[in-house]
Amino acid sequence: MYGLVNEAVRNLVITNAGEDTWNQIRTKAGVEVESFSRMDQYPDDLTYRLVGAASEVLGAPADAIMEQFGEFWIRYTGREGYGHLFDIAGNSFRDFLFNLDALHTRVGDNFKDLRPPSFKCEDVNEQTIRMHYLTERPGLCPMVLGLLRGLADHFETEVFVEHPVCSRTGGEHCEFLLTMPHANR
Ligand code: 1DX
Repeated sequence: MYGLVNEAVRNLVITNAGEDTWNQIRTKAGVEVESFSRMDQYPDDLTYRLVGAASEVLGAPADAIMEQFGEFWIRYTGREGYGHLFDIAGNSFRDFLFNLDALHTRVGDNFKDLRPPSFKCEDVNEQTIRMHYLTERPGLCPMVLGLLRGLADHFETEVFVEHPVCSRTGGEHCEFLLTMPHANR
């Protein structure tokens, strides 16, 4: 993944736990560098190791760390130079979700090594969207939960998230049901 992702992890850890804890985590993960170059590629494995090491050092489940990371990613990219993506991709929670694949296509036009996930959305009813999360990276669904919470927060939209199908428990891919009780699209 692009270094931007690992930089976001680093920023989240330093903000919440400080520089010393970050150095502990990256050492445990076997990461030699102190920080990452945003537009360079790093092995996915490195990111997984950072999550695992953060889980051990902070004494929190890896799933909780991934969820927190997802939420942080929205704020981080919004303020670190990618805010325009949020403006382009729609001015509501619903529009943004339906435009996510287009957003990734756009980012991928500029950054050829992007291997984006796909989020396919369908309306179930006025208040409910079913979202199919397709990815080549296994086990990251808690991160998606956090991304959704971060997005809902960004758009000040109340949302209830269910995860009725999960690839970890034998599902073909993960599915999320998003209910927005105040929606009238
Ligand atoms: F709900 O792969 C809302 O490297 C969402 O399953 C979900 O393959 C917002 F300059 C610049 C760059 C850089 C901008 F090239 C990425 F460095 C991308 C900014 C998306 C904002 C996907 C990051 C693939 C890297 C992936 C979890 C889990 C998607 C991370 C979140 C908006 C982004 O993101 C999986 C890679 C951006 C950039 C956004 C992502 C790669 C998302 C979301 N993904 C790189």
